[in-house]
Amino acid sequence: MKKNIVLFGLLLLVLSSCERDDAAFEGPALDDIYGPFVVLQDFDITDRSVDFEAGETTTFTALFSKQVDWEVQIKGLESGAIKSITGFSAELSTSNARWTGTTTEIPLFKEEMCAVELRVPSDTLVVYDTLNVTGVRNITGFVVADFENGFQPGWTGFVQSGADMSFNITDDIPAAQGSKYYDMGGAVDWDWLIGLIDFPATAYGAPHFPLSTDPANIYFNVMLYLPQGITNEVVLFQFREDDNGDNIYSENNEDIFSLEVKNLEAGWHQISLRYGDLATLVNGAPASPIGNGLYEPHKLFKISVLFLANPNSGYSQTLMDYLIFTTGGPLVP
Ligand SMILES: [Ca+2]
Ligand SMILES: [Ca+2]
Ligand SMILES: [Ca+2]
Repeated sequence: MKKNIVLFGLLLLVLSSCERDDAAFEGPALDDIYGPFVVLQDFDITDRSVDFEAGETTTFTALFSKQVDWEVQIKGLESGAIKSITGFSAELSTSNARWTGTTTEIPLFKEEMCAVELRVPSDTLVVYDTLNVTGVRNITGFVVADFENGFQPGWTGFVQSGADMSFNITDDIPAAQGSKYYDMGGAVDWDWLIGLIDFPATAYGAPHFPLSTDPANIYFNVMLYLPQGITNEVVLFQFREDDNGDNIYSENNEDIFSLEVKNLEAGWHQISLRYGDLATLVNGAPASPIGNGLYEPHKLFKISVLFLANPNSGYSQTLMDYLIFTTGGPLVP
């Protein structure tokens, strides 16, 4: 219960409690948005050791003398994850200040200590606190790769013999999810392709990925990190379908859908796209489907990730983590 109340908050509280000891506090006064700002009940946290994995949640509580804009920011001290909860009210309670373990800015939270800050911008009140996440939220979906347990049997890769090549699983910076991610980098001055990694369905125990038949309801999600100073990255995701179901992919007459990502800003980003919104690309340009033209996630045969850059543009690098299919909407981080 370590708390530092900075500024007048505490002083005002002491003064105000002298004035108000005897007066029964009436509802309408709480709603007064013009009266002085007083903290009537200190900021508190209902669960300072919260296990989201077990379904626990934690609530931030406080009571003010009037309605104000407020923000509670939670920052993971290892992951750098940030959750921001904001409101305009006189009270913080389960209805407006409960945390279920989600993230506003990725990375995802880990099992870690978190710094908590309450700010009231119209006043100078700032309260610092901490809490401990002892279990992370369960995310429902089909995980293609989170890189936590190394390069899995059945995955395959190809890396050009260029300069400064990486293409390895590492943990040099905080990962988007867990501790590890895939680092794709290098300089190849004779080809756009720097390297690639394939995730065939067979690596997960069947000829096709275990996805439903509804392309409008399935989302592909991935987290990508662009290092500062890199501007030439092109990450191409390819989704090959075994249209005729013979457990073989035929290059010239079965569908290959694509998602091309470039021009990222520095830092981690979540990319999410509905399966039915994937494009057919030929040399990066929209083209007619190569196979039956039907989006058939249940026939998805192989996912490939190609890391590319203009061969004249020098070194490029992008980090990748947490490829996951979700159902019903994009991944809620
Ligand atoms: Ca990871
Ligand atoms: Ca086939
Ligand atoms: Ca198809």
